[in-house]
Amino acid sequence: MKSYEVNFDGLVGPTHNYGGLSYGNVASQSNSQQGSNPKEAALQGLAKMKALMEMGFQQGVLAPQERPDVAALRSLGFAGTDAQVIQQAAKQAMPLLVASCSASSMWVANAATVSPSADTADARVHFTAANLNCKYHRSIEHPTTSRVLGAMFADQKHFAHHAALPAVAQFGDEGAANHTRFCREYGQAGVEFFVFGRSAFDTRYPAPQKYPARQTLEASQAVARLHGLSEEGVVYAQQNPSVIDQGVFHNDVIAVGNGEVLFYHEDAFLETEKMLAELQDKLGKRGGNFQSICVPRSQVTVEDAVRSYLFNSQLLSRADGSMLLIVPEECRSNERVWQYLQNLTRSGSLIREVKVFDLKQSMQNGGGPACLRLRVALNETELAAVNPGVIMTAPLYDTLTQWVGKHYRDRLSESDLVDPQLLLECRTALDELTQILKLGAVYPFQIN
Ligand code: SUG
Repeated sequence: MKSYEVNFDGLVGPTHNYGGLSYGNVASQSNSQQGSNPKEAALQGLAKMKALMEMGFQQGVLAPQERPDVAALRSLGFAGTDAQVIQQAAKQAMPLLVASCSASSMWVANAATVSPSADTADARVHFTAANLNCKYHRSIEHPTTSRVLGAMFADQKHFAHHAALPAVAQFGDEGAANHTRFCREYGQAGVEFFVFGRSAFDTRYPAPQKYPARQTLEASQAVARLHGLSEEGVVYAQQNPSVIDQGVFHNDVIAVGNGEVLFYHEDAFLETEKMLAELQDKLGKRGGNFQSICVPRSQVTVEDAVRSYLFNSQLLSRADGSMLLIVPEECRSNERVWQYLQNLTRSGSLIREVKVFDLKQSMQNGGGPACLRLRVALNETELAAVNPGVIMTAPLYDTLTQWVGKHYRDRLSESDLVDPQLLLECRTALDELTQILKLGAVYPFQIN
């Protein structure tokens, strides 16, 4: 049976803004308080989805969330009408209002960890929503994420959904941003590679000194257990704490993998040789030929990697077996990174082509091409069981660009978040979106 990697991209929500909310994420910190352009952000994301669809890749779309999250503000003690809740929060605790307005659910690589049916004990595709417990503005995403994923992958015969892990730092889980799957073919059993930043219970593992390590080993292990993965199909590795301290807040900022290939920076991991040998061995036993492409620090520094988001690229398999790298514009404007990429595609490596996309609105909050997509490997039968409303087509692209044009503002700054009209605009837009994507009622304002 044929199988595919389907990329579900997060649609940028109407409140996209630069809140400076993510300590440890250099771009989020340095662009704090700048004016944003939600309309442009959403159109940039949609343009990437359309381009990939036109290149022949399977492409889907994941809906944004209701923001401002009035229910979250109410749970923190603000009361009255929705407008009063927003006004009180603005007066008494502006950072909480800003957090409740974040459009961060666009970075759907953090929405969940997904294991394809070829890897799981019950031969279903398993999803665990990420608790995103390191940052308040992200920790409020998972209840809606679970409802949206449930509406997209509803057929219980093929899809199993797990609630987010306990909402404590010891089980900090950032989803697929720290998870990669290697395989020979998408439909064959593969090796799932979990990268953690620290251990919550075992003091032998080092931890970063400055910035938080968002993913714990214990969270990754819990997800592997929930999904029914076998020991032979899992490899754990620790991220190098010193790169976390340089702004690598997720593994997908320093490494990307697909098929049999891992593309990574020399400084990405601890005990790299041991990790590579285990990947080689385990993938080998599943009929695969593991290959790694290491980017040396002498050619691209960690700082260059963080600025350009070279590794936050999408590594895609083409029909002829070669690979294509989807990178953000910031890679082309960094001379060393661009030079590296030119040499790479000419060197006879499996990565033959690089395509550049302008995702500046998302990039300024630390979200590149790979952050914006959740990969779900599906066989033909499973793909047919996905809610067809969320699969990208030329007409859906047209409908969504018109929808953005109708509902989104082209300028948003912190003072606009206080405007109760923004909440009404968002709810009107999202209500229409659930009809376009045939999701049913998934937002708090639709179900309460
Ligand atoms: O969690 N930025 C996100 C970026 C997530 C990128 N995702 C992956 N690497 N997979 C984060 O730090 C910034 C929001 C703000 O500051 O307004 C933010 O949440």
